Amino acid sequence: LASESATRATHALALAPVTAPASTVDGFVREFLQNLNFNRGVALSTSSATDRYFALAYTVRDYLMARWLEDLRRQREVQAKGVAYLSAEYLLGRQLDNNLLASGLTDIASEALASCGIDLDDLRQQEVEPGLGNGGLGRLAACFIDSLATLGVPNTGYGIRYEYGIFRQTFEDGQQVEQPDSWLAYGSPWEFPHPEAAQTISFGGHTETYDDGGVQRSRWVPGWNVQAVPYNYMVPGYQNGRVNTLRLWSAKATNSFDLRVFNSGDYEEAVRAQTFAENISKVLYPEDSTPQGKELRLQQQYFFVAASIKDFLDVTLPKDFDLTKLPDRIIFQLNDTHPVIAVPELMRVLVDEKKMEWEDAWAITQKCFAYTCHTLLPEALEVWSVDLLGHLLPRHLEIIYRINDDFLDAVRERFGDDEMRIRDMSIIGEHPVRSVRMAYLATVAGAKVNGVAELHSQLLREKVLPDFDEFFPGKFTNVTNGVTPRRFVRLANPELSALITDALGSGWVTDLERLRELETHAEDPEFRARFAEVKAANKRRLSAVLRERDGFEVSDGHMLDVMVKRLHEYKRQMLKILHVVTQYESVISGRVVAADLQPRTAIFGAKAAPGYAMAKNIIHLINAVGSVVNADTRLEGRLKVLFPPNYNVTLAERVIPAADLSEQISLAGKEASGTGNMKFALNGALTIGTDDGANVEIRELVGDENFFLFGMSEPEVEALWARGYKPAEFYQADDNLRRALDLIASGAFSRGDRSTFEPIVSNLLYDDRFMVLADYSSYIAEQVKVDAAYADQDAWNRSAILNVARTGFFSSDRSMRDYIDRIWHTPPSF
Ligand code: F58
Repeated sequence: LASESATRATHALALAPVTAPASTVDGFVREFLQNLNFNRGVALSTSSATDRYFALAYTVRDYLMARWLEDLRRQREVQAKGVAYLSAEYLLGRQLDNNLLASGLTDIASEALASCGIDLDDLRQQEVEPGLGNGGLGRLAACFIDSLATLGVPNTGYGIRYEYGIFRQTFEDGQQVEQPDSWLAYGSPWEFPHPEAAQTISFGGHTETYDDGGVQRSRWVPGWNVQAVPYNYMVPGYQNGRVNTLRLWSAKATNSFDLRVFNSGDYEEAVRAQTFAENISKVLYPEDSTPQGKELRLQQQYFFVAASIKDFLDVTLPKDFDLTKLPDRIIFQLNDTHPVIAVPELMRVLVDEKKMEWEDAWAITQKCFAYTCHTLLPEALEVWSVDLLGHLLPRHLEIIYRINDDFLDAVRERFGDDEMRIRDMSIIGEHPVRSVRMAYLATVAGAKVNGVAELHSQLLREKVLPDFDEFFPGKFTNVTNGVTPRRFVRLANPELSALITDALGSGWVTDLERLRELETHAEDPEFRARFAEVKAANKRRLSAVLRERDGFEVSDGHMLDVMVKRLHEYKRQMLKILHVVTQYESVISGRVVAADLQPRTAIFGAKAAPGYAMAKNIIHLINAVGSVVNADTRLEGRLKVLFPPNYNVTLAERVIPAADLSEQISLAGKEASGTGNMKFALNGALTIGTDDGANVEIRELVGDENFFLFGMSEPEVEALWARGYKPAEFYQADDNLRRALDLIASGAFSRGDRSTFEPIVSNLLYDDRFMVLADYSSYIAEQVKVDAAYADQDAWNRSAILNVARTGFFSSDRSMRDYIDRIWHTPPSF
């Protein structure tokens, strides 16, 4: 009897809803100490900073847990249409502070820790950020899942749990050196592994046809398998009690695989096989613009999308689900082409495994995918050689061929036998090797295709995929990117946030267009003075960070002129450093007296893809110019260059709020959108920028008088190419440019060695794909205007406030609403 009532009691407990610990300082202390003692196995007195950080993270998790479980339960119950975001990258940044903010626990935690003699800020510093992305595309995915949770839209983000994220960058003699990013060395308190829920993912082998009760069918006979183990992460909405899920897959060797080899007595082979399988999720590819076409990368792509589709069909959907209704339940958003192999995978599952007719399966598939393109660079459009794809995924290649055959038939029907057009539109390209064009496959399969800023979407339709736009009227659309105001304003800039809340009251963090109300405050001298004080405080904070991190000194009274982003020739860090060299040269040659310079510090942050030689040369040059300029007393300390290594999300959160000037200087028509540009404007930096990407929309919103525009427009760039671009002519025609390039070529920044930067100089003079020399004079002229404007601090601050006030549009909450209206059509949720 006693045991029976005990069982009943257990059941009652199990059925009771999970409850969060008490949201009080005492409750928090209790939970924190419990975690320290029982999960870390240490006493407070002997705990390390790592122990305390983990215990704190576990505590925050505990508070979010009830909400997470409740959200998962409701999602199962309601079965509403949801969004599965498929992305090979999520550049999350540190989690602790974000999760404290989302759960509204920051103050309680801070007080609770203080009562234990612990400084919250010390624990924040313990976290190694998960750098599971390269740059804009990965960071955008992180902003989007934050916004979806905040809007209360059910969403699962699917991706890869790379064991090593984006490399850690150091400089040796000014040159980039890459180190592995072992972010999991101490483990992560934010992940929930579920090895028992692993999916088996197959590769290789061959295909065969067989007789299925009188019907001839194809099937795949794979050569080898790996296990995909899901790791779940909480994605809490901002103080709304909602928690979505990010599910990242980790590769594990299957038991059968190594057992077989092990039984044969070949221990070494067994271990080798295991390593081979687990390599799949080992490392993030650090190329941010030129896909490498490596087999391992295709393995990664297929690995995570196949696991995600299985997860959705087999685990999320109810057992008896009618698959013809799939488009009413899910939309898979393809974050660029990396997950596009999901298209033939879903077709394979529907046709081969669920025995659906091809036409029915294709009708479903076309409604379940949408594709976002993030580039305009032709070399960034991903292709897979037919040889490689057929060897790794033979059945998928057959399916792609069939999709292409049907598609080209339809094209012929519509446009006639225009063989040139057929060649141009074929999903299979023939030159230089027979390959699958993944962007075309995505466009044919996707219900919608979107670019990431107005100009980008227009160029995508007109220049990159014009035939497809004509063939699929209404398929192309735009969703301008956005950034999460939680991380990039509220957390990164607490002082500005307090000032805004003081002026507007709360609520703007989830309704960013409300920043408009700051426009009137921009006219108030007292408000401007307070705004200036916030900027100054942010500069002091950055200064302290850079001193501690890199031993740098940020000089008082300097304009902080910031260019942080991946290093790429099209982004034109070269133009920025030429401006520095020009100013330097003008002083050392005696044409300008140092005292007449507006004091400035140029701050760079940039990683170069390890195999991108020219990008690495440019990093070397920036560092070299920095060492010479910073040491030259003739400048009287009025011009400085700082290049802190290993720019990442954590550093971005310190640099952006301190910036006065934001450099967004890509060649027009090359930067799809940019999102750093939005973060700077929202934090009250003025932009110097070209008419490119989202700069166009920023300028329209903030007004010409609050934006420094320079350079050719995209049509002007086209016209110059058409005329025949000869960069050397610009060199000859502009004295400043000639002096600056000559100074670099002379060895002035390379201890007299003229060969060091020769490749940069001759590339600019004789090739200059990104027209640095053509835009130089207009850039320098605009920088002169910047200096003049900065001299009037009060007017500058007014402009800066107007930048904040008028850029609420760039909240990723708005981007998500646009996706919902234009692409996903997901209903408002519970
Ligand atoms: C970026 N793309 C765009 N790609 O360059 C930027 O303009 C845009 O704001 C951002 O996407 C978000 O839309 C980008 O970051 C990558 O990093 C890929 C990584 C994998 C290989 C190909 C490039």
